[in-house]
Amino acid sequence: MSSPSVSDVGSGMQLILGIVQDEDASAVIEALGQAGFRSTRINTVGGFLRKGNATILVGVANDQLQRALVIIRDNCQTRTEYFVPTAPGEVGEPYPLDPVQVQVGGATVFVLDVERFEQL
Ligand code: 2BA
Repeated sequence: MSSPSVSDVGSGMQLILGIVQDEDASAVIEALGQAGFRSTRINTVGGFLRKGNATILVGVANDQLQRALVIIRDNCQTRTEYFVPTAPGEVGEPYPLDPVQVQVGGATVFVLDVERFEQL
């Protein structure tokens, strides 16, 4: 019987998909890099506030996951933002209602099992 291929036994990696505020993204990436983690930043926009944020991808070995998450947490702040809802106007444009305060962040993080990792 042939020995299992890498993909049969799993990659031993997790993918962190971390959504952070624009203001925190550089500090997170810098701190991850200093700790030896590679990362990729994608400039994204939050669906609720429609404000720019950053989605940071970090592929990590299973046993390094907690260390990376702590770095992300420690470099993200909670901030207060205001959302201005609108109501449909009787004629023409919708009109703004009173601003609603929302707390944004630290970081919204998804952790996914990596089935396979290749650098081709
Ligand atoms: P946004 O969608 O622009 O949301 C910004 C903040 O607005 C949220 O902060 C939350 O405090 C508030 N918010 C969002 N949806 C709301 C709603 N339906 N009603 C009332 N308040 C609402 P965070 O929870 O810290 O999220 C920051 C950003 O993370 C989000 O920006 C979004 O880009 C991302 N995110 C959060 N949860 C997510 C999820 N389940 N799936 C995908 N992305 C998510």
